[in-house]
Amino acid sequence: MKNILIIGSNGQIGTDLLAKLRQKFNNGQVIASDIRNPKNPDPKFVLLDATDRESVRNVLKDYQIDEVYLMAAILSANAEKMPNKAWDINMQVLFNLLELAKEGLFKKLFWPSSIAVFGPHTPRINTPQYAVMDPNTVYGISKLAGERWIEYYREHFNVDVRSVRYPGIISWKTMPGGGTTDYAVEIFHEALKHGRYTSFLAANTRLPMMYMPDAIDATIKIMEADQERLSIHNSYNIAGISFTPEELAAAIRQYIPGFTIDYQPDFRQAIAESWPESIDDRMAFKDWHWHHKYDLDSMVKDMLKNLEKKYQAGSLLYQMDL
Ligand code: AKB
Repeated sequence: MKNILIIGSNGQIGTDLLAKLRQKFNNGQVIASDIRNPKNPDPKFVLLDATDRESVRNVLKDYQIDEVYLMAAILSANAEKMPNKAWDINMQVLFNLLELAKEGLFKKLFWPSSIAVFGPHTPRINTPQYAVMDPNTVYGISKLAGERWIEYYREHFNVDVRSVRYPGIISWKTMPGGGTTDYAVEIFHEALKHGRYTSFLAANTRLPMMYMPDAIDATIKIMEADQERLSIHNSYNIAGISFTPEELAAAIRQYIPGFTIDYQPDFRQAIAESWPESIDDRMAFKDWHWHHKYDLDSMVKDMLKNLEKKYQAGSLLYQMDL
């Protein structure tokens, strides 16, 4: 039996991760935490500001936590609007956890990196694990710095940190917040509600994406991997599906025939253009046998099925028109 803490459990990935870990360890203790209370009451939820090291320390001690999943971060588009705050939050929360792990307060940390660590001079197609990394976004710079720090803490203090570079994540339970890849979730809601969508990325902007079940699978798999098998100690490339807004719209149109899309690229276009189009994840396959399951069509089908149910049940928490 192990005790697990998720920091950022109300967020896009945190929500699905919490559900999966609770299902998996039905006898275990999976503590949820976030800076805001969850929508539904949860007896195993703790209100936590992870930038406050002493509060994190207390939670780790109180619940005798063994493993932490650190899912709280300011994403790329929001980080451009508040660079100092994004840097402070993204780095401070990571340092707090690295220091507390170094002190021996828990055994293993999951910290997500992102395709945002790559930049304009990185090869964009099948981006290799090791490549030129010159991110030019606040978020990308913080993720690259984080990658260097987790490797440093492993080498110097034997801290066990596991990490993957998430592509854009597509999910139906919770909306993403403040990322460049968010269009690939918004489009589904708009298609169902209005039959049309205005994309903030141009028609032919190809980005690496992944359906949430695959992202959760990768996250749990790398945490469970035998430490000796992990040859990479910064963060693993993981690949899913690469598509453009135009291709995603066409895939949605298979199920919603009248769906239309138009394009009004904004500041997020430049961010997207600095990122890879597709990712080479052979190292993740080799070291911990990971491979994604969902392709474009199976993802679209599953998204629409689940969102339709959610709309019908009248329980959609996020309103696109807000
Ligand atoms: C974002 O768009 O900022 C994130 C990411 C790719 O890390 N989804």
